[in-house]
Amino acid sequence: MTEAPVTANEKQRPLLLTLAPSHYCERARWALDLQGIVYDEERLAPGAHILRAKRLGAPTTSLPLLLLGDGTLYQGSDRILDWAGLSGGDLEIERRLELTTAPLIRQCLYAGLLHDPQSGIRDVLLRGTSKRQMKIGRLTWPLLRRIMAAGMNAQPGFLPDLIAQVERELDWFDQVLAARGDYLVGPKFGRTDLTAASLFAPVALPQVEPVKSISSGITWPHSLSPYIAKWSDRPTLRWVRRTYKAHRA
Ligand SMILES: N[C@@H](CCC(=O)N[C@@H](CS)C(=O)NCC(=O)O)C(=O)O
Repeated sequence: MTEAPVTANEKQRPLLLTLAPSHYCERARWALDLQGIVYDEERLAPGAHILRAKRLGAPTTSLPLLLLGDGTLYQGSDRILDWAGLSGGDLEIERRLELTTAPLIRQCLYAGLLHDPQSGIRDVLLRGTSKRQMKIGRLTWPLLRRIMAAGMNAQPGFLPDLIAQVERELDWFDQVLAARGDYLVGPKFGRTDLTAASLFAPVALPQVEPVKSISSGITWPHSLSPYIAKWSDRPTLRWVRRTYKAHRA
C-alpha cells in the first residue's frame, strides 16, 4: 500500500495534546473548533502525558498543550484561547472559573469516580490513546488511580465538603446568569460563555459531541449520583446544556 502524500500544510497543522475528559482541554478544543482552526488532537493517558510534556520542553506537565508547526508551544487553555484569537471576555469571571470552580469540580468528581471500580473512569481516561498507552494504563491502573487521587487530593472523605463547595460555585454562577442573561459579555456568544460552559460541562453532561463520546461509559458512584441528579435542573447547568446545543455543534 502506498502512503498518501503528506502536504506541507498537513505537516504544519497545530497539534492539541489533551487528557481527553479534561474540561480545560475541552475549553481549548472548543476554541479551536469555534475559530475554524484545523488541528490534530493527540489524546494522552495520564502518566504518559508527563513524558510527552517533558520531551516537548513544556514548563509544567499540565495539558492542554498546543504545538504549532514551527515548534512554538502554548501551555494552558487560557493561552490557547488567546492564540486562537478569542478575546473580549470578562477576566474576573474567567479567573474564578479557571482557578476555583474548575479545580473544585474536578476534585469533587474524581473523589467519587477514582475510588469506585465500577465507575468506568479508567476506560474514559484511556479511550483514544495509543494502544501502548492503553495497555500500560490498564496494567498500572491500581497505582495510577492512587497517584491521581493523591495529586488532586481527591479522597472520598472530602466529598461532603467538596459537594458543598461546588454548590457554592453553582449559587454564584446562577446569580451571574440572572444578572447577565444568556450571553455573559456583549450581544453574542463569546469567550466567557465558552469558558463557563466547558468548565461546568463535567457536571452538566451536555449530550453534544465531542463531550458526549468522550465521557460515555461513566456510571456515577452512589456518593455522587444524587448530587448530579439534583444539580441537573439548576439554572447554570441548564444554561450549559443549552449553550452546548446552540454553539458547540
Ligand atoms: N489552568 C490550566 C489547568 C490545566 C490542568 O489543570 N490540566 C490538568 C487536566 S484537567 C492536567 O493536565 N493535570 C495533569 C498534570 O498537571 O500533570 C489550563 O487552563 O489549562
